[in-house]
Amino acid sequence: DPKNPPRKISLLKEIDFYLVTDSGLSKKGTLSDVREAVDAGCKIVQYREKNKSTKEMVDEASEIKRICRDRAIFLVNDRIDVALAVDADGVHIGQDDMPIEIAKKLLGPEKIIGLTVHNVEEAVKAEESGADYIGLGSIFDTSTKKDAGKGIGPASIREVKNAIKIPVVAIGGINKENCIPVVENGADSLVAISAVVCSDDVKRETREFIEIIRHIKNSG
Ligand code: TZP
Ligand code: MG
Repeated sequence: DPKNPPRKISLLKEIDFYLVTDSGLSKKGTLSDVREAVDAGCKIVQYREKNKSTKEMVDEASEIKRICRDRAIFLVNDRIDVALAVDADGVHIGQDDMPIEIAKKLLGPEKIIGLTVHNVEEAVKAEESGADYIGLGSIFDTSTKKDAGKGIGPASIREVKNAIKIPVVAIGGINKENCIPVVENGADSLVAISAVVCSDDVKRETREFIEIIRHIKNSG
């Protein structure tokens, strides 16, 4: 159906681990992290860069697109211009970024838009306004994002899941130990930034996350 093109994001319910980059925390750099995570089987990458110039971001984003190619969905955080510049698969935006209705017009109907939400009310609004998926957090306390606020707890994932149909990606303070209740409460996918990019072996950490998440999903 040409009016309803198959969208890559429908796969998100089967995408277990979601990589978000952070050059400030990374040991070996963003490009190395993306390469290792995608090699380990990560199927979605969000380029989140708060410290580089637009030119540096466009250069890096085009490299990431090349690495992801047919292997992973590639989204850009906040920067619709950078996403358009490199023809990324879409963007991930927050409550204070470009309004989703405008982002949709700028990007066109084919592109994926993810929206960060903090509660059921924002999640329902996100779905109504056409978000393809939501990022829900912060699940646990985290020092990675300074304004993330206190953790809302994994039980909130179940509340949000019960209120919407689009995929729910859990984020914030998640590590290999505490990810069990995250997945048990219905998260379709999860992000762990510091637990992965601060490690010496991003590939191994990613592989282990994928294994743990799959194991919990299959036993549920
Ligand atoms: N949004 C909500 S919490 C967060 C973002 C980007 C940071 C998550 O990082 P970490 O290291 O996995 O807690
Ligand atoms: Mg933002």
